[in-house]
Amino acid sequence: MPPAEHIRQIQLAGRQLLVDWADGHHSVFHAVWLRDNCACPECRHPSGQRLLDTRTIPAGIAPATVNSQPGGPVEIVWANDGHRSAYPPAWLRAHCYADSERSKRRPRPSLWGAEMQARLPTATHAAIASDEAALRDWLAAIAAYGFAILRGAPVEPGEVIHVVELFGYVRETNYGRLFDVRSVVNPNNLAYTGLALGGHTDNPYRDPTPSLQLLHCLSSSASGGENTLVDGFRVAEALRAEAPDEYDTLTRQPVRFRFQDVDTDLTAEFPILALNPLGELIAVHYNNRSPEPFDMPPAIVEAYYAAYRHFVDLLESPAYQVRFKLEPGDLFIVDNLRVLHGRTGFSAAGQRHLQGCYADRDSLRSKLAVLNRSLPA
Ligand code: NM2
Ligand code: OGA
Ligand code: ZN
Ligand code: ZN
Repeated sequence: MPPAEHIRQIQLAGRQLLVDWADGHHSVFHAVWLRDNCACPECRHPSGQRLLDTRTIPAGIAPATVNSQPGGPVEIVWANDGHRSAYPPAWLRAHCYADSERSKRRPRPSLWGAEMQARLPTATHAAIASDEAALRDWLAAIAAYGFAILRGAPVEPGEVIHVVELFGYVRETNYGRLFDVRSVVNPNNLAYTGLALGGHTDNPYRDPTPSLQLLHCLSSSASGGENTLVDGFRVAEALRAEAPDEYDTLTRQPVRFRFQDVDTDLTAEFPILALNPLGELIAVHYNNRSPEPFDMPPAIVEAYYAAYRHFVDLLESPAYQVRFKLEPGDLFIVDNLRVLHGRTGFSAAGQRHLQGCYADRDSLRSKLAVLNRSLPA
């Protein structure tokens, strides 16, 4: 079959350009859209940034002529001012906005449950620190599954920061650039005790909420202290299937979260399940240690509690969990807007010391995209 970006036929129909492609797909491009995306040096700077002010395009703009030689660009001369634009066929196809093409460009995350236990995405520190393809694969796993494990990192304080620096920047918070997770006297946070922590996302009381968290193990001789991870998107999907009304309740009603200590008073409001304007789930904010007393219309309070309880039952269910114990030098990273993490309680006898930090996932995706430019798939 000829390549998809091969044009079979092109036709002007008023203010629309109709393109028939060699693979049978048909595209419709509106004149205003084509003019807006002109890539000539007048309309686009060599940096790739736009120069054209969309408002200067006259309403009702239409091509005077359209030409294309086989394999060459589609050339348009505009009726209003004689401006010339040229569009490579591959560019047109890559930006075709037919529903079928747009959905291909919006891949949904690969949801997982307990079956992930048998294939925990894992790399070694030696590999990702020295080999760009290994780093790419590790970052791609985080992008796809919302977490990954790293083994064999140096057992050195501060090492977790060096791991972040392989793909992005540390997000400093009230807990510091780096924080020590171990049992202390007078903790300001239950993370700094030996108590079990149910599945949660960190810092829902921050806006923006840090989108990546890393925890690196320096010692783990205490008994207990295993980590659990749950795909919050998978659990949300299960809730939607079992009780669509409850899912709606958690998407519509915001909850306020708060963290206070002697020099901090942070508060932010999110629905536990946040949707984008297209109705797609984009973030989970859940931490049972930090909601404010629910402040919502009296008529929905009981329904809210029912939905909340159902969601938490699902996320604590072994059917959706993976579990592992970090050994010194091991680390895990989670997408903190998707994957919930927790730990089992640990004993006072022996040591358990993790170091953690936050980072931003957009930088991770940027690094992944740049690595993908040069590395074979
Ligand atoms: N620590 C570990 O978001 C939270 O309050 C969870 C965060 C204290 C930085 C713990
Ligand atoms: C945290 C946390 C888990 C652990 O510090 O935010 O969830 O394994 N810790 O101690
Ligand atoms: Zn132009
Ligand atoms: Zn946490």
